Amino acid sequence: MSRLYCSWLPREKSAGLFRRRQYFSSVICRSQGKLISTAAGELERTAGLIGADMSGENAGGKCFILDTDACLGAGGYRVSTDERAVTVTGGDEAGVLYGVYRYLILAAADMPEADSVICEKPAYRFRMLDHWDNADGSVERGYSGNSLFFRGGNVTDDEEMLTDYARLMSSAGINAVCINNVNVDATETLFITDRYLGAISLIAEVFGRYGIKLFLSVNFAAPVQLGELDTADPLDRRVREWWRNAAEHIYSVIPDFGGFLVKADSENRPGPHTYGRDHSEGANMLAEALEPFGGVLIWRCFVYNCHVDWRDRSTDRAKAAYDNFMPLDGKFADNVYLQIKNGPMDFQVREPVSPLFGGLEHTNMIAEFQIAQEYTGQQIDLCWLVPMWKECLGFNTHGGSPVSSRICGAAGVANTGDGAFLTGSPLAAANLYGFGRLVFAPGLSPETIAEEWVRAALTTDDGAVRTITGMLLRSREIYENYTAPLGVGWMVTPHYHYGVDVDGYEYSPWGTYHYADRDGIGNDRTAETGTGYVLQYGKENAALYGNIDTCPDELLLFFHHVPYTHVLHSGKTVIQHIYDSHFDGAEAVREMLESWKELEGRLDPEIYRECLKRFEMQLKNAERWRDVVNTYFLRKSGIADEHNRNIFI
Ligand code: GCW
Repeated sequence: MSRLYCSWLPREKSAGLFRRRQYFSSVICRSQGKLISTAAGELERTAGLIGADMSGENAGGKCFILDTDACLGAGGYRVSTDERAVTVTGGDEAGVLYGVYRYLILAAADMPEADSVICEKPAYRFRMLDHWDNADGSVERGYSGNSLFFRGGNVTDDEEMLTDYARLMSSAGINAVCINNVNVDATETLFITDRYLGAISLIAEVFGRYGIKLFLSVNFAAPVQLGELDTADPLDRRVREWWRNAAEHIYSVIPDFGGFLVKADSENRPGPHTYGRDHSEGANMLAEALEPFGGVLIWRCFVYNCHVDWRDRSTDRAKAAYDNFMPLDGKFADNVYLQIKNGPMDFQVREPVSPLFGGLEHTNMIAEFQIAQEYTGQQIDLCWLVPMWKECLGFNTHGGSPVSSRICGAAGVANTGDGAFLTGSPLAAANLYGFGRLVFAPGLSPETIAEEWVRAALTTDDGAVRTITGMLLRSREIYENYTAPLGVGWMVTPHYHYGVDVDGYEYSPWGTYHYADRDGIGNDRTAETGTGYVLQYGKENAALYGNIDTCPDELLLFFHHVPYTHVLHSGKTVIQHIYDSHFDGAEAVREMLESWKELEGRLDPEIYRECLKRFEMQLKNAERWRDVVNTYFLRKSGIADEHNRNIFI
């Protein structure tokens, strides 16, 4: 296991911890419990790093005091420091643990906040990671090595690694983890049977010590797949009973099991539609099985037709989730949570916010973000996604309230693996940490999150902190600049989703088109002449997006098909914007690479070298995107670049 494994948690004798070492002489627990012992253990471990000894009696010296006070709420905490003690009070046991982690991270990062009163309460019940890990050890859309949980069809029993994983996630505020891919194949269908449950229970047990509940993705057709029934019809009595028994058995092996995550009737996965039933009937049947044990059922809304004929202009993939789920609003059981991707398409660098968030009124919702950078540079290119997630949480799709106040939490598709660095690129750990922090405290600014991560994980050298924080904060805009323009999306290499292929998806069955011709480009999703997708928003947003004059530039091509000569709010024509943003984007990557080189000698050498390698790859990627996109549009449009730069006609 890499010594860098624990990224933002203290891993060495940092100056910030050393400065506060006087408190690491003893820990007084005024409440007891599993998570409080874990919290005390974290303090002892850190004491070890700075050469302090917490084992002796506290002979009137300084100390840590761990306590609970229900007034602070579930998971909430207050940390206060005076000359005698650092007192961590949690609303419950988990709160104590979060408070201790927070203190340790801020102290190691040597931030003044560590010494003042820190008070937080998690905004959401669900702060979840979804792993797309398969039993054979592969990771769907994984860019950091193989699975941490599975290898060759077996479940890991590496308790030390699992412990490191759980402490890291818990320290970022994560409290639920689904360990297997939503695409559940034959082997993973067996996870809910005795063939696997014992081994999986070890993971659950380790997670439990850190306040994390384990979830499993299940195969909707499991009763059939396992050869036990001839149907998976959710209204069939035998099927209901089958799942009830399955749930009962799981809970007998894993008493604090979280529940199921389900991808159904999506991308060729089985689901209730096979039996003429709808999503609510499918979800409620599974929810009913979990309910007696306090389990929850998370049902994904990533449902669309992936077999469309590109010649058929009547279907619009962007409309699918809303069309499928809006009619079912209010029909889902209380322990069902719909998991909705942030945008209506699929994790592109720029999409509008899914209108389902504002549309559903009587249904529990969880937002789904993708920490893994499938379409956003695959952890080679730097693309820090917290600003994008923050935009989503702050957006008000229907003129009611922002997404942040309508959801019960968020799930992030994990970006971890067993490679030398947990997240492939050491810098991609900022996305993992940032997801956890943002979902714990959505009011935090991206600037704050970026800075504390850099200081905790990389360096406390102020100049270097400024440089790297600046890179993180600009990186999404830079990535957006050199890839698909103005919200149109895609243009990526089919299947792999890294690198440019402008027409790669243009004539495919996936419903992802840009419609570029010699005169113009973009998707007409207006009510008047287009697919009518805009109508899925509340009045104000439908008007904003539907009107070409008010539609924000960055989403123009998502909503409108316009001539290349159309003038943006920026004053540039669309074609000139394409040229300029691509030249600017690639240039900005070159500048990032240069700035990174200036950090040589000021960072851990392994981290420095790994990132250098990735910035060099990113530059090649950005230059290729620039040249292919610019050439493509110059050839299509015949309109020259105003600045006469090098485009390959
Ligand atoms: O973005 C697509 C990915 C698939 C993924 C799917 C989903 C897990 O390309 O690999 O499958 O989304 O979210 O279900």
